[in-house]
Amino acid sequence: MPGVKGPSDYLEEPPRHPSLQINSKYPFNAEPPRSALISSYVTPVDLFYKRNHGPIPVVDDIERYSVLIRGLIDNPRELFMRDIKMLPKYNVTATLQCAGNRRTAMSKVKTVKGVGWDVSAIGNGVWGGAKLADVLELVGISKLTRTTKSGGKHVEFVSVDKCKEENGGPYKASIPLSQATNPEADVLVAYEMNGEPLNRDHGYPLRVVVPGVIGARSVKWLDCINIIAEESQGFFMQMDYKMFPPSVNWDNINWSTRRPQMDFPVQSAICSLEDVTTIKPGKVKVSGYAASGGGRGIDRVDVSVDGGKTWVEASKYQKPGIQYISDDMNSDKWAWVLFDETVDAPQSTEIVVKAVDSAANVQPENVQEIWNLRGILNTSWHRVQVRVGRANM
Ligand SMILES: Nc1nc2c(c(=O)[nH]1)N[C@H]1C(S)=C(S)[C@@H](COP(=O)(O)O)O[C@H]1N2
Ligand SMILES: [Mo]
Repeated sequence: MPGVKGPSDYLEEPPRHPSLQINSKYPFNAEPPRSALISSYVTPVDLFYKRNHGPIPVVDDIERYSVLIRGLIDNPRELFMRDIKMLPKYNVTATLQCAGNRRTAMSKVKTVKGVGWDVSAIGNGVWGGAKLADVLELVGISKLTRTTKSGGKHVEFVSVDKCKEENGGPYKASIPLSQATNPEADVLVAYEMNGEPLNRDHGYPLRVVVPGVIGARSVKWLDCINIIAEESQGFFMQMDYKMFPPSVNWDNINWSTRRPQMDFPVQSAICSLEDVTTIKPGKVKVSGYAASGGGRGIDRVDVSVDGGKTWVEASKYQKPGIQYISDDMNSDKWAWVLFDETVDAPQSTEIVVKAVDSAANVQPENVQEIWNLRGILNTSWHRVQVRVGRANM
């Protein structure tokens, strides 16, 4: 591909945390160990999963860096950092999850295409920046607009980084204009992550954060915003990140028959145990995360120590000491909840977790029934094996 040929195009990669598990080096794709996710409600930046499709771009002339807004609007405009920073600043706590999270487990059913991820292609961040709805007002698009006068219905984000899938062109994605101009949707043009300026891996100097939607739409290293009539025709909107039924394979796939995936479904995973853990007989701590898309909260997290025959309800929290109530004004609606339950495991068994969101959606029991060739949205019950060993283990 023009631009990116091999490792020599990746010379300017930033330093990374040594405990990240690297799933691919070029481009850099890595996730933290499971245990890191449950160490804090807000995931530290250096341990947050990193998902890239090309080399990390270097944006160093911040004075001249700008985002061009153009397309089906009357007055295109180039916005500089100072224009974005002049707008009211919001901090939104939102979970970002790659649609490929838990793909490795899906590939065990039948081969799928894509980066192999364990359960940690997810993280919870505090994103600071301007609301996209306010940014779009600067070019004359009012709040809660569905269509511009000239027929714009979607907002496309184009990045600085270049990737193979776009034949050396930029990474792109779009969201509906109605979502982009809805202040309640909390879509951000973010310049901060966890109170610090964004770092290079996560999109410095500006990235989009689309809460409740698969990570692929939260475009990093923003270069321009296009107001367009149809969804973005970019590779990642049209030829990827779509959910197909199990019957579709690489010979009969017709990409145009499915919509680009937006909201992510209800998900949960155990992070206190590996796929197979040897323990002493007795109490075992089962903790992890649960999250749903579209701003839906988590109503329940069920834990089973007998492979799913009987269940107990785990306790859930966002902020320590404060009881989590789904869809409550005081809960972070776009953020995950952590759960915690101590169970008894007198003998070797399968421990299972499943979550229920505030619309009563439940995770599917088996990965087989949601298998899809791209290996996205593996939200099946998360299962781990505990092997009870001798007391001296
Ligand atoms: N410009 C650009 N934006 C991007 C990507 C990318 O490769 N290039 N990857 C997307 C995908 S698939 C995900 S899951 C998230 C990951 O964000 P993170 O690396 O900050 O965790 O960024 C999204 N935005
Ligand atoms: Mo992703």
